[in-house]
Amino acid sequence: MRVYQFRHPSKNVLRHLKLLTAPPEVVYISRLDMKKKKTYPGFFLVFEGGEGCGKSTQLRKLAQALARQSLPALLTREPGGTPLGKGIRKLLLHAKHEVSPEAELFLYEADRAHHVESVVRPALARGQVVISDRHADSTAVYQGMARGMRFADTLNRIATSGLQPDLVIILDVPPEVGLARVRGRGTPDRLEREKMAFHKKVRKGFLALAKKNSRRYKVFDGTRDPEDIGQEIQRLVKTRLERKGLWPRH
Ligand code: T5A
Repeated sequence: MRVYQFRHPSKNVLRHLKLLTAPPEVVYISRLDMKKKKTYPGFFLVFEGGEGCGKSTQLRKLAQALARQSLPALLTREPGGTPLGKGIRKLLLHAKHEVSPEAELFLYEADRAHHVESVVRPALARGQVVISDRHADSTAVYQGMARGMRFADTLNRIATSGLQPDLVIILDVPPEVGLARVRGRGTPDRLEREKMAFHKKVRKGFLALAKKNSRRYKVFDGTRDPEDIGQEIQRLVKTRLERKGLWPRH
C-alpha cells in the first residue's frame, strides 16, 4: 500500500499522480488537519526509553527541582494521560485477550490524539512546561521499528497534528537490566512479556532516533546512579528553558 501526503494538494497534482482515479489500495491522507500551530510559549519535554529504564524516577526528580524554582510542570503520560486514556491503557497493557499489532497501533494513537488535543496543546498554549512519560517516539520505536508496522510514523503525525517535543530525554539501559528492575515489582504487563529480541530492537530504535537528531534527543546512561543522572538532566533542562525565556521565572 502506498501513502501520499501533501500540505495543499491541488487537483492538478492529484491528477498528475493519477490519485483521482487511483485504485482503492492507494490511500491519500489529507494534511489539512495538521495545520495547527507549531510554535507555542510553553516547553514540551518527553522521557523515553525501554522497559524499566528509570523514566518515571527521573521525571519525578525533575518536576521536584522545577517546583523548587517556582516553575511547576504539568506531568503526564502516554498511554493514560486522560480519563479516556486510562481505559485505553488498561486495554493495551492488561488485556486478558489477544491484541493484534494493528489494533495496538491504533489504540496508542487514539490515546495520543486525545491527549495532545485535550491536555498537551492547551498547557503549552498557556506557557506551561509539559513533561510526558512517553509520547510519539514510543510508537515509532515499539510499533514501527520493533513490530515492523509501516504506518506508525504517518499515524503519529496525524495523532499529534504535527506537534513535536522541544526535547526528548532517552534513558538507555540494556533490556536485561530494565526488565530485571520491573520484574521485581510484580506481574509483567503485555509489553514487558515480549521476547528479548523485541526489547533489543526497542533499544536500538531509540538510539537510532537520537543519532538522527542530536539537538532534540539527548541520551543518558540509565544504569548510573539516579542522583547523578538527575543532576545532569536538570542542568540540560535549565539551559533549554533559559533559551526559551522560561527560566528564571519572573
Ligand atoms: N508503549 C507506549 C508502546 O508500545 N507504544 C507507545 O506509543 C507507548 C506510548 C507503557 C508500555 O507501553 C509501551 C511501552 C511500555 O511497554 P509503562 O507502564 O508506561 O507502559 O511502562 P514503562 O514506560 O516501561 O514504565 P516503567 O514504570 O515500567 O519504567 P520506568 O518509568 O522507565 O522506570 P521507573 O522509574 O519506574 O524505574 C523502574 C525501577 O527501577 C529503579 C526504580 O527505583 C524502580 O524500582 N530505578 C533504578 N535502579 C537503579 N539505577 C537507576 N538509575 C534506576 N532508575 C530507576
